[in-house]
Amino acid sequence: MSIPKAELHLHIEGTLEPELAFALAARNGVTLPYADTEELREAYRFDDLQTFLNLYYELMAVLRTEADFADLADAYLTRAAAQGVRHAEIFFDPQAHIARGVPMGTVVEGLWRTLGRSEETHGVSTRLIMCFLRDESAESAMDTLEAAKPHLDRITGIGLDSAEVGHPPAKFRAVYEAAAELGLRRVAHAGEEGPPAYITEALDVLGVERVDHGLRCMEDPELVERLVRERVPLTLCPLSNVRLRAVDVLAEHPLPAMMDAGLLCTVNSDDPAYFGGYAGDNFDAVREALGLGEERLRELARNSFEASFLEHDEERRAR
Ligand code: ES4
Ligand code: ZN
Repeated sequence: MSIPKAELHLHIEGTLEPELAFALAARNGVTLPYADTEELREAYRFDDLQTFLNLYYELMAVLRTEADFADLADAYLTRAAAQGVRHAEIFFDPQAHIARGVPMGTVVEGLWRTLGRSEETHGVSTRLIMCFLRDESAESAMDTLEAAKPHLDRITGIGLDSAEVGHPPAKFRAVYEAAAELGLRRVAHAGEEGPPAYITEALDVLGVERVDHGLRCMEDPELVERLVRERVPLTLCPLSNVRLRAVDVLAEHPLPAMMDAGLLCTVNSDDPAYFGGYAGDNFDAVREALGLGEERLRELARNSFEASFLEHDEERRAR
């Protein structure tokens, strides 16, 4: 579906298609434990968030140079633009790269080679959101924020991702406070596999302006009421929810009920190379499986710009 839209929940490392993974492996002399792209695609089958994350981190081994990150972002923007994405707020996971000996500067400046001119080359405006891995320590997150300081002109905000259960938002209170003082925008994954209380905590303790996933808010009517009242955007990822078994089948996805409840919902792709599709594919999938009409799809597209970090004049131009 090519209706103009903003993509607000997209992990750049999750856009690594098997073909590019093998091309980068060859360029960098990295050996992948898969015979070919077919066999790798077979491995793109998961039971839950953790089994997905294991493969996601394993494949990052092919990303080594600025050119690799620039090529990764370029491949994503080409696919996104073809599906109507006019603006993309892109997550990256620096700790996963720093742990492999790839410095912050290589990641950020590599991505920026592409993102810094994406409006001219792809007709897509972009923002970068640096995520902390919640299954790493709070000290590691603080070190990561420190390492990002020379690059803050490239980074709009911070996020929180990776294994959710057992790693509540409050663990990252200090780093979110420090980031706010630096003028960074704040989002966090919450209520994907974790309980509704994590959503409340992300709002109250971390001061997030937008909740990534937030699916499980539906278990708590008072929380839903609050999210509606405060107009907190949720970045839903329907195909991801099916692949990671947050919902059994797409036809049972709560998106229509969430929209009926008055929640500010957006539809996004999360890790499109792994979960079966980019932003437009997610729009197509919910239209078909959930019977969403034209008006509802337009509402989702409108919401995506409203929920973005674009300034009003930029928002008008992107739509
Ligand atoms: C992620 Cl689907 C999802 N959830 C949490 N962390 C992630 N990192 C990349 N994709
Ligand atoms: Zn995500």
